[in-house]
Amino acid sequence: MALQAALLPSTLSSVPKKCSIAVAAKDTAFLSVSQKVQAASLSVRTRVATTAPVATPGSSTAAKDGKKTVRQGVVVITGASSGLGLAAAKALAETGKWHVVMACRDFLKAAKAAKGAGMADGSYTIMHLDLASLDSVRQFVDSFRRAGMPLDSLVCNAAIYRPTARTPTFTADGYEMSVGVNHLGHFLLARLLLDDMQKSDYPSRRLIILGSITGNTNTLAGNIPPKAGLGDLRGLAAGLRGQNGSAMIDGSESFDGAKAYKDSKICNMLTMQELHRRYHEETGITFASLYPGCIATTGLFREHIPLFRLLFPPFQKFVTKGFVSEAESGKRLAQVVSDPSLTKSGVYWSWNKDSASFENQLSQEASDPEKAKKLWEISEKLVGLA
Ligand code: NDP
Ligand code: PMR
Repeated sequence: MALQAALLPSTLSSVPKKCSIAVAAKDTAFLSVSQKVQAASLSVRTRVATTAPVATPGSSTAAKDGKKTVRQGVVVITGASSGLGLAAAKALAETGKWHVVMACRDFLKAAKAAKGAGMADGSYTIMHLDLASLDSVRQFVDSFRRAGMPLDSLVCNAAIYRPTARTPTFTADGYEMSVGVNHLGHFLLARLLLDDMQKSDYPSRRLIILGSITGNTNTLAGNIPPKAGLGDLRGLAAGLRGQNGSAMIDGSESFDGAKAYKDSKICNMLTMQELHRRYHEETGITFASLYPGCIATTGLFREHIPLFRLLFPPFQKFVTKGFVSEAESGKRLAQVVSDPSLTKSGVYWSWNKDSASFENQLSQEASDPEKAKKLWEISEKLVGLA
């Protein structure tokens, strides 16, 4: 506990600083014993670099004419160490209107990624979050609260895709990995952080969960096998454990990594709508999902066969024309976080060929309120909220 307190992010500080890395106690596993002792003896916060002065994230700023302007917003983005998450983090940080909390499982990778992307020192904080462990999710929430920043927007972006896996792998809590990380980890995170978002005085608070075209069977892309489908959720209700039951949400006996990912995306889109139904009116928070386009170059396809990785980008660019660059997708996600015209709640956003946003139609299953309710109730049990 003492060690955790010793490593709070430097963004708490009012002194000049550059960027900061916050780690929870268990994330110091990479340190030697002597380093741990040294770290434990540090004062309240640790700083990575100290130069350029920045405003404390979330604090109000006074304009020269004395008028109060909208303060800098604080947005948490999960999986901001690569691909879409990194591009959106950069796009938001560059506006100067947002301080980005990069919630990442590998903070050194995240630090390098932020630097490599040219994100300005002081415009972001890196905090450890491993969505494959519900303990880590709770610890992240704890660390974030200790950092004393408000929470104005949350982007549930991180995901894994295991298309070539023939057997399931499991999270620390024993749930199939794709659904465990992409849905259950985010489900717990969103539920816990809702309290924090409700305390925010920011004019437009938004909770965003990434969806995808491949989870929607009302599209051509959604009809490429294996098709997404949750069935009656019997596998999820039985704990998604694989040993004594099924590792698939629909209860299928055989494991299919590609389907598990697409199923998890249905869960993401259903969760967004259930959040909207349960909390929008009461809290005023905007809940949204999106398909950012086919970002065929990201790390999402790292486990796919080399031939797929070679052909997928040109196929999407020249054949389907669904390709979008990481930078462009980052701008789209940034729009959903902060564009004044995208405040409508319960919407699944997409973009047309001219890169203009529009409200897209979800498939029947991805918009089924009964299924969303059932998913919510089972997920609550699995993450220990019910
Ligand atoms: P990337 O693989 O580039 O990014 C995924 C991020 O998730 C990485 O930062 C990764 O961390 C992180 N992550 C993975 N597992 C965990 C974990 N256990 N805990 C915390 N973070 C984790 O993929 P994309 O940028 O393409 O994907 C981002 C989102 O966009 C996903 O939700 C995906 O479903 C969605 N999407 C992507 C599309 C595409 O075409 N690429 C299309 C439609 C939707 P690390 O860097 O450490 O591996
Ligand atoms: Mg798909 C309109 C055409 C379209 C679009 C927009 C996508 C997006 N894809 C389209 C068509 C096709 N894809 C066709 C015709 C084929 C058969 C050749 C095809 C195949 C395909 C594969 C094998 N596509 C894929 C895969 C993957 O492994 C990707 C996947 O399903 O990841 C879950 C994928 C994708 N196609 C897309 C998008 C956005 C993806 C991946 C990302 C995601 O849904 O998150």
